[in-house]
Amino acid sequence: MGKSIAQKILDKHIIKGTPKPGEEVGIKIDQTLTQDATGTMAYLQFEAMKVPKVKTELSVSYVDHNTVQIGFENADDHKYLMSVAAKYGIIYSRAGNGICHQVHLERFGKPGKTLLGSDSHTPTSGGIGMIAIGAGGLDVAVAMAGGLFYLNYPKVIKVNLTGELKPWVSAKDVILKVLETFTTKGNVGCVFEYGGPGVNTLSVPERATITNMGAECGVTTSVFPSDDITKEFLKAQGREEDWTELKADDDVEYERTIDINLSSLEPLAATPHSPGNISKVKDLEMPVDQVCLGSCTNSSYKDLMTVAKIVEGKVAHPNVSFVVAPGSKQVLENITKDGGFANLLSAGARFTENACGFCIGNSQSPKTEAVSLRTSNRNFLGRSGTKSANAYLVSPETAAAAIITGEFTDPRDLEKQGIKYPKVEMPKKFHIDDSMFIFPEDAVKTDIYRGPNIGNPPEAQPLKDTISGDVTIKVEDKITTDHIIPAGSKMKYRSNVPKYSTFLFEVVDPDFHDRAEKIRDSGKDNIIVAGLSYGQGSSREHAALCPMYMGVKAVIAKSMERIHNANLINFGILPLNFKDEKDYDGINQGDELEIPDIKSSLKESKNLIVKNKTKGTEFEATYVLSDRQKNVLLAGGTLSYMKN
Ligand code: MIC
Ligand code: SF4
Repeated sequence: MGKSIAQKILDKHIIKGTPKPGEEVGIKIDQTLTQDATGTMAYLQFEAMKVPKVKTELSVSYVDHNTVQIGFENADDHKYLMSVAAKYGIIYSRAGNGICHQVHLERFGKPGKTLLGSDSHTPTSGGIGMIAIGAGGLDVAVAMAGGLFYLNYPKVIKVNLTGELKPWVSAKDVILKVLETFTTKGNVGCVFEYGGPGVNTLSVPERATITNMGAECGVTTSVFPSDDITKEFLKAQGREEDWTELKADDDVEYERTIDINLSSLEPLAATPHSPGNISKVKDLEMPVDQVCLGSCTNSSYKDLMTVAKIVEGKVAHPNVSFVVAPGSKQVLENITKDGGFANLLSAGARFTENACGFCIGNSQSPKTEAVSLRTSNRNFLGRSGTKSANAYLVSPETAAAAIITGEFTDPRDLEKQGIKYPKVEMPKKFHIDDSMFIFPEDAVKTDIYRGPNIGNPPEAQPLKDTISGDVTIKVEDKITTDHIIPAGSKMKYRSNVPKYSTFLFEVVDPDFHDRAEKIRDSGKDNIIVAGLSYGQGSSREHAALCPMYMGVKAVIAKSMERIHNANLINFGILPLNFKDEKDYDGINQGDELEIPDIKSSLKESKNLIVKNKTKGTEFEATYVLSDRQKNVLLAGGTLSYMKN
């Protein structure tokens, strides 16, 4: 039986385990990336591993999330990251150079290699034929130290693309269609592999838009073939030598194949508050208050030039605040050279840094109850920084239409106003300027800088034999890491766990922190009860680290997402599932639970019994843990496990 692209790359990198779907395998990681918001903790953990230099082929530390610098915290973190990079042989991408995923695609991504990143949108580089996986910072630290990355060998689903996108329809509409098909839950342990004749019609940045938002489906990663289009892209980046061909064998037996005819797609939007709520743009009628163009999903040269050409000679509708965050310095320089910057500026664009910016809600929060159209990838409640706002995820073309009309508009209707669809060609050669990277050989070695914002991560405790305490919070289905611990303006406390922990569950239950503190300080354990797909979204390990600090010992959910599940284990929190989902209904917030005999049950791979002392009932909880993961939990998390 032939191999898929994902299997070919993974199998070449497997060091431990057998390549059977669902089995845990340990793979070698060729490249790593971190960003500043997850990076500080990752490097603190890496330092604790006492390795003199990173052991990967290439590791890059990007600064792109916390660049607003209100107060000293962000700048302290940047300086820390720069000094760590210089000491350990890591490439440092300075603030202003761009968003990690966009820059990595441009300058470092290589077909056939593995990339592990401390950011959930690391699969963006799947657009160039990499196996690129998002993980918690601790897993990335382990990979930098030469350790393996463990994952369940995935099932590979083929997304077979046929036809060609019509004018005004673009890559964002493809991935929104994929989200409509697969939704945001139930895809753990799968990889989306794109194939079929339609692939030949998509440029690398378009492919990267599609692989980027595979993260919203919860898949391990998404991957495209590496073909002549990939070669052209690498050539335009002055990196033709990095190209290798990658294609699936003809006789692969995929887990499942779904067909998408690109010619039949129309403009789509993800409506509040989930990337999985898909509607047709033509069915949405409402005034728009804000349009934000950018983020790691849609901030490439082609995306920005397309909008620049559509809005040429127009000014943003008076009710629309029009924000542009270019994906990278390279994008900004190239659209400037080709006239796009001037068009956008004349149209009233409010240019922000080449950084995450609006996407993570650390700036440009919209007005109360605003309708905000965004080309980014997440529209979770409150993520924009305005809880009452309604964020819709759309393509650059749909964004452009709303900039002009001030309301939700099917971009195809712009033709009626005499606006033609601009066909933007990819440059044959990008203007390249790598001056905002500090390469290890050029770095000035200094002592590691530790300002007052840099604090060591708290240590996890070894697993108890009996977990006994209160259900501190009971939450619904699809609770994202943005619900668990907000980013935005609070993100500057990432290096200060006690302070950051005060914002736990802020958006769903602002009293959580005080309640958890009381329970913890009274000597009892905190337990979280959740519905389906708990921990969707980001890779932020603070969604496990801060609960650990607050004394959370177990999470019992109907189901859990991959990265969050791994983060809980890394920080010594027991991730459990209801054997019978109906038992979820029998628990209330505040109930006192006891989970006895944990160690012997884990050893014998027996289900755990959860006693509800308040209700006088009990139920069974299951878990999916490899022997390695059990040992990590017993040791009290990955750092303690590595020390043993
Ligand atoms: C996100 O898009 O949610 C983030 C902010 O990039 C996160 C990482 C983080 O929380 O620092 C992610 O996607 O992993
Ligand atoms: Fe940055 Fe947004 Fe991409 Fe996360 S999703 S990496 S916040 S641009």
